[in-house]
Amino acid sequence: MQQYGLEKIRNVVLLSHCGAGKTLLSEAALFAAGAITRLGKLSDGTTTSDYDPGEVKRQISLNLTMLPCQWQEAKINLIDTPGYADFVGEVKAAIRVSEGAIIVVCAVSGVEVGSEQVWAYSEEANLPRLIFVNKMDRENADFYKTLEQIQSQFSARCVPLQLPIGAHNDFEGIVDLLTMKSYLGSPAKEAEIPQSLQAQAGSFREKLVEAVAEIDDKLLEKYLNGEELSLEELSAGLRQAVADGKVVPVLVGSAMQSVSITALLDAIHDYLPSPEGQEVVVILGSDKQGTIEPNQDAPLAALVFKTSADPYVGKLTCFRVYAGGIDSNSQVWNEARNGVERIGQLFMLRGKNQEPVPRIGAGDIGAVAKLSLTNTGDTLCTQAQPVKLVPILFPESIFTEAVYPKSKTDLDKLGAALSRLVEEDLTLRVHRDTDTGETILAGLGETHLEVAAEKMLRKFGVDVELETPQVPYRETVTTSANAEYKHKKQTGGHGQYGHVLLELAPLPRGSDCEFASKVVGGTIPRNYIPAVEKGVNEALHEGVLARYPVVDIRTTVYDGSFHPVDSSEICFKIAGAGALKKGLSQGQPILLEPIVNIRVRVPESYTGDVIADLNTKRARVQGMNPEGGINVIEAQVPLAEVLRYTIDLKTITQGRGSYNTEFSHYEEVPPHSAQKIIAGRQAEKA
Ligand SMILES: Nc1nc2c(ncn2[C@@H]2O[C@H](COP(=O)(O)OP(=O)(O)O)[C@@H](O)[C@H]2O)c(=O)[nH]1
Ligand SMILES: [Mg+2]
Repeated sequence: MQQYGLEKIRNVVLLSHCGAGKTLLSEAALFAAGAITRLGKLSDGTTTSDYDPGEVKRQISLNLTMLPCQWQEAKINLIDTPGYADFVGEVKAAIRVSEGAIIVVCAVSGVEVGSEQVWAYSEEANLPRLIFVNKMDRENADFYKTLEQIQSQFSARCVPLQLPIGAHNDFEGIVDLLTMKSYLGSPAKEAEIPQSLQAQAGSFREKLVEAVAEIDDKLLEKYLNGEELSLEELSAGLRQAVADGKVVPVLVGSAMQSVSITALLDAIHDYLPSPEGQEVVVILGSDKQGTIEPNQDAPLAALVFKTSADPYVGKLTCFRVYAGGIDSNSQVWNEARNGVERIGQLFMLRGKNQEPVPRIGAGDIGAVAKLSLTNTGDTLCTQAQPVKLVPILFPESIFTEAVYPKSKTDLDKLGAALSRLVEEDLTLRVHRDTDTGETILAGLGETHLEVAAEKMLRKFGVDVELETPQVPYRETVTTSANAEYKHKKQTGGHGQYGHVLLELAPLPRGSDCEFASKVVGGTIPRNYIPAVEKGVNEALHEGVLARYPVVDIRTTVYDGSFHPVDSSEICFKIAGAGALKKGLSQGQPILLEPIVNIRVRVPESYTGDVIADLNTKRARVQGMNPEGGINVIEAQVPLAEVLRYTIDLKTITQGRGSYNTEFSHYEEVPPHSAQKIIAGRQAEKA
């Protein structure tokens, strides 16, 4: 492909609820534009977008995919995204580098949860957009019902640019309300508007013209005077209205039958903005921002928005250039890592296909393999004039599972594989839980982590099991207790002797453990006291109930005895540990569990269901704050009850809720639960 001027580029993200037809639509668009010569099929995994083995297996998109094509001398960089909520990180990255969006809505299912969500994301990002009502060829496809939902649930700014001719088996094509012509079949043939649709088309055209006229005083005057607006005036007005977010044109068609696809490409070209003249925000200080101009000959500013690890090719880095350009076989400066990065051959990616290019200029998107320093979110620039672009805001990774390698070889390769995985996907995090010793993988949901585990096996040959993380329980005593332990052995030469009396006392929650000595008169020589403390501290790692760490007790050594020859540090250490274990058993020990503060955000209508569910989870609801249709429920709940809350909340709210948790404190586990946990630990040990 050639070099494109800024005004000739459209970066457009495809957004929708899962299954509305983005991937098929992008395939049809590539085919219509001649970027591919065969239409791929979802069912046999041959679409340009869903080429990843995980996508082929599940028949859903899991990654954002670059799908450039040329249309009317412009380069349209379509970016297909996953609709499934667990992969919203990819959606956020794609939105970040796009100037426009197409929201696909299914004409049968109408506006769904995921549609509302992507609408909200594009509002947040102020993205000019088009809506494409898809699947008009399907049974029960209903454009007008879907339009009503779009206008009531998205916005009244959504105005049809097209009307369908027929539906289901009778779906023939569309009426264009600007040209007032019909376009039938695929490839589209121009025709007159069918008689039966003329009145309907006239009244919808009126609404479109009115919406466009309202954005410009001159047009409005003309319109109010009853003058006809020319096609050029309407077209230019509509472009402005879309750019300002005042009008969202609604298109209609069928990805499956390739109906209205060229009209969609035309609309992208004519109405969605190019990067030209769009100021680029850069970060100057901790909370200072500035802007740069998106010029081709300015110093380089490029944002890395995706990194993928390929076991054969190595690391592949996708970047969007905002100013200047990057040449193949050159050097750039990585602002985030403060270092020089060598650039090899540049590519333009289309699905998995890489087309070598000499340069990626301002406004465009490209890829390069084998960068050494660079990660997603970094800015590439020049060392002479470094800049920092606004990074991508990824959602919090709240769903966790423990990762268990299946074999010794898997264990050896686990660390490296996990760090590659996390590098690829910034909505994955990994850490080691120092309490339980488990390696914890955090992500956005169960499917997300499942897919990550599959990827680890496929790409890095590491086979793992995912399990619900262990709860870091604790143990403590509830009453004071005294305990005595005498370690005495006679073995051949000189013997072993250590004798310790301890007093254990409960401390308030959150105090941890204290140690003191009240030994007087040298019943235990002073130099052995640290050994006693050491023995006590080691024994505190494993309580007597279920081998959980002991907290919130004060241990005081107050008496004992020694032997001038047989006593040693190790003997007093053993005695200290032995006395502590005895003391713990006598102090009416209990199990403690972590309690977290949870904040659940749900639409108000779900409040009752969410609270009812929280009540079954032993939660204490502490407050509710309505914030514009959204209710924020605050509660304290045992961690053990909310380890899989992501899944529960999704079920209750169909994915409309979100939450976060933070550790609060430890509390006693109710006796019946404690018995189960203790029995479980015993079985585990056996
Ligand atoms: N009948 C019909 N089915 C469609 C159309 N577009 C997509 N589909 C089907 O809808 C399902 C989901 O499509 P896909 O492109 O994967 O949706 P995505 O999740 O938005 O990418 C697949 O089974 C497609 O074959 C269409 O225009 N008509
Ligand atoms: Mg898809």
